[in-house]
Amino acid sequence: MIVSIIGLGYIGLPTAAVLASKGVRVVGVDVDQYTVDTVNQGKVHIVEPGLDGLVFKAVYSNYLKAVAKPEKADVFMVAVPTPFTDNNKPDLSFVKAAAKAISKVLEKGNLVILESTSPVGTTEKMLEWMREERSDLSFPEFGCDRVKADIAVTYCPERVLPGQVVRELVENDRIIGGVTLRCAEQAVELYKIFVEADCLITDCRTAELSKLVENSFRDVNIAFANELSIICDKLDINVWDLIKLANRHPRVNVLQPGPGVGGHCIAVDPWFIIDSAPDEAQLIRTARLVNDSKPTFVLNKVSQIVESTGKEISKLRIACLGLAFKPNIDDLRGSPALSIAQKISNMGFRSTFLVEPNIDCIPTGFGSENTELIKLEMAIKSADIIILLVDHAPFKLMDLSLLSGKQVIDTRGIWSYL
Ligand code: SAJ
Repeated sequence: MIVSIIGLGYIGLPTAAVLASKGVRVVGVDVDQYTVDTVNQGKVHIVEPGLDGLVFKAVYSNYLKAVAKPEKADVFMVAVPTPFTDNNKPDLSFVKAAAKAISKVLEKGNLVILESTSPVGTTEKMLEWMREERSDLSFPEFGCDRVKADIAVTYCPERVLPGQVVRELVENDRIIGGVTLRCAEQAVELYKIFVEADCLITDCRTAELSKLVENSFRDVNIAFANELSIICDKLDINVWDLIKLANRHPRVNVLQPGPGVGGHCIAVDPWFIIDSAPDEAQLIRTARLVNDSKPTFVLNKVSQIVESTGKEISKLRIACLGLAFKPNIDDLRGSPALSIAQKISNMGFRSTFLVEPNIDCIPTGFGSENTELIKLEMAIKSADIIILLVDHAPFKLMDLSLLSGKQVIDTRGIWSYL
């Protein structure tokens, strides 16, 4: 059996490597030649623990190769990005391009699986895009298994946590949403090769919504925590203590507030539900707005602290600890910490010190000449104001006596007992 994986990104490449490690021949397809070349050298172009070793073994044992255009295969798995446009609408252009590209090499008996996070109805759209290209092949009709189609089509969302992808690919339950039951059963056969947990069969529309619901559930719950942090600030109550106490109730589990919600999943996926049901998705929309407004609240705190010093901002130095979208990773995509630090660097401070243990050079978007990426201790010693934006491990372990006499804003509550 040959499995072709379209899109060798954060999901496609680990899936390709895990499948190859189980003795399946995998052909990875990516439009980016650098990615293709890197993988063919047995290397990785993304940071994910454990992935480099798996890819190296898979390539040098000849179970994995990368190419720029789809070739014939038995199974096609599509793991391409589904971003949103400036006005929060889903952009399916990568899925469409993948469907058109696969169509050129599709053969009777093939199974096509969409893994990309997608609005409800995308799997059926992908099927239509393939049908337009290949009128010589028969495709399944939603929910109808009376006649066996030439091509099986299924939606199987990825649900792995960045940083834990290799383990979660194997250990997490998998939702398998067929256009028909027969399509789903075919996909289960494939996933059973590497998934040790349950493969749960449903239809493709329910599977699409389930993925969006999982991330929206988390977004809504983080919004609740973020709103609590703003209420507590007004009432002069320590929100971290409050949450610890409330969570001692057996049926309460409030998440953690922070400077906002980042990344490329939780801050994006709820918009796909809102776009499909704009009048109905009121709570989901409000949660997005609450989370997206948190960076402004944090920036207002910075202005208040500056004012409380009674000094000119041009005389003050500030240290921003953390730029990534969550702890202990190097991923800056959609990071609220990054956007807050960028705005701070343009506020007119004498110096803005950036501390991000997981990167080596200042990312783009920092206007001020007075901005430097420096080591933690140096930043803390030199700054008047310290703003903690990401709860990276080194910030939790540092010598807290260094903070004495400094103005501190802790958006993650790791020093809340100070
Ligand atoms: N965050 C908080 N407070 C919390 C938890 C998270 O502010 O209590 C923030 C983080 O700092 C970060 C953002 O939320 O900015 C998202 O981080 P995350 O760890 O919650 O999730 P992601 O985006 O890394 O991965 C999510 C996961 N979804 C769920 O947990 C429901 C993962 O399983 C999905 O596969 C992934 O989205 C995806 O690809 O969709």
